Amino acid sequence: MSTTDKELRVGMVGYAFMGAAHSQAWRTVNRVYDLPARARMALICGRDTGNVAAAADRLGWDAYTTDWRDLISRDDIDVVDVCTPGDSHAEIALAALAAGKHVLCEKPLANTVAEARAMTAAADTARAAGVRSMCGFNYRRVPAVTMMRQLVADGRLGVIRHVRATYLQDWIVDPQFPLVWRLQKDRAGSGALGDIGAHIIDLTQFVTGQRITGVSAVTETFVKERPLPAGSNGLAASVDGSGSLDGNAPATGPVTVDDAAVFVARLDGGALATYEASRFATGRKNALRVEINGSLGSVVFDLERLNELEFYDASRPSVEQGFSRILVTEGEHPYMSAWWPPGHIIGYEHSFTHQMRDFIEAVATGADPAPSFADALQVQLVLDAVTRSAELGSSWTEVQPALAAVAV
Ligand code: SOE
Repeated sequence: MSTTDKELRVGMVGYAFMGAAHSQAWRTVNRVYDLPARARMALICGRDTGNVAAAADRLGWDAYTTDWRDLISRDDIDVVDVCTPGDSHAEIALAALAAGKHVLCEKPLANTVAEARAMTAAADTARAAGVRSMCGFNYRRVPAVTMMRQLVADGRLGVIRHVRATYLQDWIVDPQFPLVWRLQKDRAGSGALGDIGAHIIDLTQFVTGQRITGVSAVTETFVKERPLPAGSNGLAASVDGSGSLDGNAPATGPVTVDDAAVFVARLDGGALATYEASRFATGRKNALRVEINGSLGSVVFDLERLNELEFYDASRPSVEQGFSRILVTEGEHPYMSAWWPPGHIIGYEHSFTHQMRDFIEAVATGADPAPSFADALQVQLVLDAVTRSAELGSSWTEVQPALAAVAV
């Protein structure tokens, strides 16, 4: 338990999946780590009074409001935690920084490069006044991922030749799944690319210390029309929103984002990389996997086995070579000293507690949290390059048709 009497009074905007994950971390962090400040779960904000009141009670917040501007204007709020869909990240974060609040903003930072640039500039300006900001790429804080970065930094893999990253889900394979905000470009900015592709872009740049300098991409929207969510305005029954013709057809609307994105990339240290982000990988629920191949070895991280790393050390005697399994639960492993004895594994939610640990420590000591908004802008620039490449199709070369049908 933290012995400090310094408080960081947190106001969180949003209370869905990320709001719940962040709340769990705010509740836990000062009970696990001895930090120079204690987080106080002061105020939660959501648009619907009944729902946000219930969320405040369920998630453990002192009070609630339905107006994020009210939250930001209050002198008794020190930190603004942005857990809303991407279309409000910029507006809320810019206002919070201008009001002198420290900001933690969920990923991806914004829906456009222009928004991300404005947020980064505002964060830089606010930094001079002692205000800190961070973007919530939580998978950096899985101990095995931080360990992966240390192996690369220590030269255990040698020169990095390949990065191979996939992030696969399947929650919208059913064409009857409704047109939720994550499937609408004006709300989410992009689909699988920005939602889960952003994670593997940030994670691989974090682990390798290299930046993506160029991409060649394809994207696809497999299901282009979906039923509107219950309670939506049923007038958009047809693609042009003209309304249902016979009053019986379920109201539907167009999917305006990618369902899947696949791209190759070059990193500035010379590595070649492949990335795949899909919400149509049937059977894959939240399957993030990264493999790094180097001149002296390889390392593999699999989120479904998040307490482990597979490590291949090519310097071992040939008769002993093979992928070994590192169980990342020793006290010397990143973040693990605060938890349980070796072998007692942790989960997805612990990455958020580690994220809050590092954010609180940076804000309380005046250090710069990572990933910064500038780091998140770099991810946004990659997302933008992937989208432009897919739209241009510039590197796409058609396979010439066979002169005659041939058996394969
Ligand atoms: C998508 O469903 C999602 O919730 C992402 O938005 C999160 O960032 C990821 O951690 C889990 O999947």
